[in-house]
Amino acid sequence: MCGIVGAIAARPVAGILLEGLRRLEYRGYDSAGMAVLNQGQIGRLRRIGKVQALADACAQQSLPGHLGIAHTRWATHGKPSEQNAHPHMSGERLAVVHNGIIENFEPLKRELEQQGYVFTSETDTEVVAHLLDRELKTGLDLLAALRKTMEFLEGAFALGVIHADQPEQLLTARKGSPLVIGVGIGENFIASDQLALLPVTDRFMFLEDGDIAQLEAERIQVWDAQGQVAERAISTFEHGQGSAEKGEFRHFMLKEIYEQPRVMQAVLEGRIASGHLLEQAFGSDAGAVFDRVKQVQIVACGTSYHAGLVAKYWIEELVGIPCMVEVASEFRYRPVVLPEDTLLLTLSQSGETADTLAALREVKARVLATLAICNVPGSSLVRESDLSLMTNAGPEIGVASTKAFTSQLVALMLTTIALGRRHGLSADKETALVAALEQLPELFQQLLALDGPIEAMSAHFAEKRHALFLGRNVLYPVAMEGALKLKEISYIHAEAYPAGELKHGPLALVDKEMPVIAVAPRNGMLDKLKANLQEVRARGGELFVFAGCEESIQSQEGVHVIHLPALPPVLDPIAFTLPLQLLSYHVAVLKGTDVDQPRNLAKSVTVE
Ligand code: HGA
Repeated sequence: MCGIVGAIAARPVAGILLEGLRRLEYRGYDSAGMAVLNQGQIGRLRRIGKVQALADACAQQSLPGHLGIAHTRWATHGKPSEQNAHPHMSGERLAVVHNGIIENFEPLKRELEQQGYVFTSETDTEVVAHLLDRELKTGLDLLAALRKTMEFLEGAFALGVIHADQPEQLLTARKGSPLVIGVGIGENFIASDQLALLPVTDRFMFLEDGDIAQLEAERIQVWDAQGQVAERAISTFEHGQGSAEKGEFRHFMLKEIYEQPRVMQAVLEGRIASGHLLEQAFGSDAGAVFDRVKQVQIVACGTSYHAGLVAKYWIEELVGIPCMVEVASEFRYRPVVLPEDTLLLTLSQSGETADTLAALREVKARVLATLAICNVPGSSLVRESDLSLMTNAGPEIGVASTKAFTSQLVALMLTTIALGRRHGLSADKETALVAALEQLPELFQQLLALDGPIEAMSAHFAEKRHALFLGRNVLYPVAMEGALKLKEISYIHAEAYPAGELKHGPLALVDKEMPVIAVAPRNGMLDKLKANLQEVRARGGELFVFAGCEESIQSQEGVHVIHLPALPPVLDPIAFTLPLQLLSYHVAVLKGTDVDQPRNLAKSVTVE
């Protein structure tokens, strides 16, 4: 997704802004631009394509000056073009960069046009520039004009604002989109992500939703959503945080498991606002597509396939339309029947998974539209799909997928809500689902507190050669993912079964050498699952249960129970995944395997 960088300094800022944009390139974008104030004039350069094209333009026509804002754009409103690239201006003296979506831009645009403003782009962002100008003309100062403008805006946004009459200040505001302030010595910065600013500072101030900040070279002032002066703590960037380095962690996999609270936040940012989903986060044509969809066909491989299986339960329950899920290597080689108005949904961490890409290319012409859920913005899958939603999990280095999977699940729940809205999901239900999703960062923090007990539990597996995972309903694919994780990194042979299938075969394998891991929700399936667990106990099998609530199941002879914190049931598949990741990790560490690069496996499977 797009990125913002801004700087106010005693030195020229263009180089800092360009380097910041380069460091945000991983987020994906289609155009880039920059505005710098020099001797009372704002100079602006914008280019379609890569940051390098902007850098080349800057080399031709330098942008000197000590105050500037820059942007990489991933279009949501209006095609990728130079006209639509940010910064956007109102007149010659005010420039704005924006990350996010202004949901009510249409009525605002009509109103501004009636008031005489002429729009030069198709973006939603341009309304922000003109609203600011209009409020300035009523006599407000820049800060007050920004505060007033925010009152008009619905949706999600992070903003950077400069004005030619205010050479000493850089204004910023955020609501629902990421933005961080970089604190320098005699200079200050803004960016969508700390990584953009690491060459110039390692001290950061995180804004809260609704905050406005005024940056001067020597001073930063923050006001909260109520307009009260606010103190925001400054923290020092810790090496390894969010980057492709292990930092304090023994393995990338553990680091990536521990990153999940932050990843949960990142995948939601800019996608929800005021209790509802921002449909345009999927692309500007998304609404029209979702309206017409009559069936969803999900295609993916490995862990992503398991995420797809979870989504089938969600889509059929909450949207009420059929959803098929198939592994890409099968799907691509058979004559598939695709009913009219099928949405093809592909899932891949890298966006380069060969079988998934081939499946997309194979049927693209025969479906209503294609949607990619992916962690790498510029990847082939994203480029070749009509719609896309990034999982924003950051680089995943461990071969066994962890944060990529849970972020895919969140993206799939967002997709379910987006489809549901167009197929009768009530506004109340949407609000409840969004509220549940908002609990995820905190919930994942609580889940990480289970690390100690899970590590203790892992000792029971070190000598085992096989393991059986059981789940029911939407937790069956989670059990499948748990089994996959264990076999990938500990080389223990593991299988997952829907618990009801136990007596149809796998029960024959159960004895004291076959540990059985069960994921036990709190819903109506619990009693049925408990009966299945009795079947295991009766054969001497040792049980390891991850349970959704205290009263459901207690530890006893041969039954080891770990209770999860209370959570909204809709989050079960997302939440139950983390303890299973930790279990696999600790078993692998005990067994001394190569956790991050398990034998015979590759991270991005770009071959058939
Ligand atoms: N809605 C704006 C900004 C897009 C954005 O944040 N992309 O990630 C636009 O379309 O220009």
